[in-house]
Parts: sequence; C-alpha cells; structure tokens
Amino acid sequence: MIIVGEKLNGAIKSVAKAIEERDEAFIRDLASRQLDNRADYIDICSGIPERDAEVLSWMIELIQSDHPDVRFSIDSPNPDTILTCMEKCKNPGMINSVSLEAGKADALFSAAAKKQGWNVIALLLDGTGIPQTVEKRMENFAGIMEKAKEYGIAERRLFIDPLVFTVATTPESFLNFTGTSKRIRDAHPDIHIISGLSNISYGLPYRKAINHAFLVGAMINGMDSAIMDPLNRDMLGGVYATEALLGIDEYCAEYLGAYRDDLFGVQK
Ligand code: THG
Repeated sequence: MIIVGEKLNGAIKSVAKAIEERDEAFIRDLASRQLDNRADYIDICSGIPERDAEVLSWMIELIQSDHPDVRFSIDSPNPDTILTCMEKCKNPGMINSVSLEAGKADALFSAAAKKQGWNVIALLLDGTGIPQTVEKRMENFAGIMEKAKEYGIAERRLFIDPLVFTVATTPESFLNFTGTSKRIRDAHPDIHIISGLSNISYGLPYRKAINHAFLVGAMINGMDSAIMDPLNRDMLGGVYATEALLGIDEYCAEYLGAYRDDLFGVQK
C-alpha cells in the first residue's frame, strides 16, 4: 500500500494554529513522525486559499531541509499553487489533484508531462456537482483517461480517487467507492486507486472503527493507496494485516517486519 500521510492539513485545528504562528518545530515533528511510520508521501494542505502557495512553500522548505528524500503530495484546489510548489520540490511527488473542472486537467497534466516522475491524483469530479452513482463516476473516469492520453501520462502514474463522503450522510458512500474501484482496476491493472479515507467517518464518534472497516473493504476491492493517518497504529496494523490476507505480502514478511520495528506499538 502506498501511504500518503494526511496530518499536515490546515483543516486540522492544531495544524491551522501552527501555520498561523509559523511554528516550525510543530510542522517538522509532524512530518518526521509520519515518515517514521512508513508514509511514502507527505500531503500538505494549507486550508488558506489566499496564502496557499506561500504556506505550502514554507512547509516544503522546512521539511526538505530535514528530509532531503521526502516526496510531497501537493494538496490544493488552485492549479497555480501546485505549479509553484512543484518547482520547489527536490523530488517528484503527487499532484493533488486534477479533475474535469475547468482548465485543471490541462494545466496539471501538461505540468506532469514535462516533469519526470510526478504522479497525478485525479478526482472523478466534473464541476457539475457530486457524482451520485458508479455510472456517473465511470463517465468522469473516461474523461480523465482521455486527458491523460492526450498528455501522454502513463497509467502507472495515475492515482484515481473515486471520492469518499461521510457515511453519516451518504449511506451508499462505501459501495459507490468500491463499485467504481473494482471496475477501474479490472480494466486497468496498472492504475492506482487512492482515497482520503478518513472522510468516511466525518461527523461520527469513534471514527477509527469506521475508518478501519473502510480500509479493509476498500483494499479487498482494489484500493492500493490512501491519504491516511499513519500515526494511528490500528490503521497501520490494518494495512499490513490486509495485505497479508490478500496474498500480496509473501510469508507475511512485511507484517513481521512492521511488528519487529514496533510500528503497531504493541512490543514491550
Ligand atoms: N482526496 C484527495 N485529497 C484529499 C482528500 C480526499 N485531501 C484532504 C482530505 N481528503 C484527506 N485528508 C484528511 C486529513 C485529515 C482528516 C481527514 C482527511 C481528519 N483528521 C482527523 C484529525 O487528525 O484530527 C482525525 C483522523 C482520524 O481519526 O484518523 O479528519 O478525499 N485526493
């Protein structure tokens, strides 16, 4: 599983405060801890549209000086912010995200085509509101594929996000997600499926139970990457355990390694 650490997000109160106070130690610590817990990418999202590029550039510089190999997932609704930040990154990362909303796919797929190694997260949105059915999402997927082809982006660089909404208000959220994932993966085994999985439990108590159930069910249906909290040890345990059950962790080598390194926090 490809893990994108979600914690550096201005939607989280403590992070918003750290951004406001320019608290370097807080940001550095949160990046380091996620990387220690096997995050492959660090998602960075300012939550402040007016100062987006400035805040994200600050985070990139800070984190890169501690971790020269770090790869970022640049999470912004503004394509210009993403383009600015891509220039500041020493290593290729993830563009988070493109969609079929006006101009986005052209600006960002063309940037990805020019820069080696950058992957692209694509939301199955087209600017006409939330796609309520698997059919509508597949229609948007076809639109994304057309654009990706136009710019020569290989399937292995694409991370499709079929969209996750909270099950508190969208009862069909999980089944729409897995239905879409399965159809995409069956037809395109090289394409990745990603989700912002903590969205599933928004507004509910004991979120980790819902998040965990979603994780397992989604992985069985082809999700191979997630924007998630790697500091949550139950979730990390769920990732390794499910990979073992799916037969993609031969002899449970990864699971045993993670246990040995005490990533589950259960060793004395
Ligand atoms: N798709 C894509 N990008 C995304 C999202 C997506 N970026 C933003 C968001 N959704 C994913 N990131 C978060 C970050 C934090 C939380 C949820 C989604 C969150 N965190 C709580 C906290 O830290 O306080 C608790 C999390 C938990 O209980 O595990 O809610 O969908 N492409």
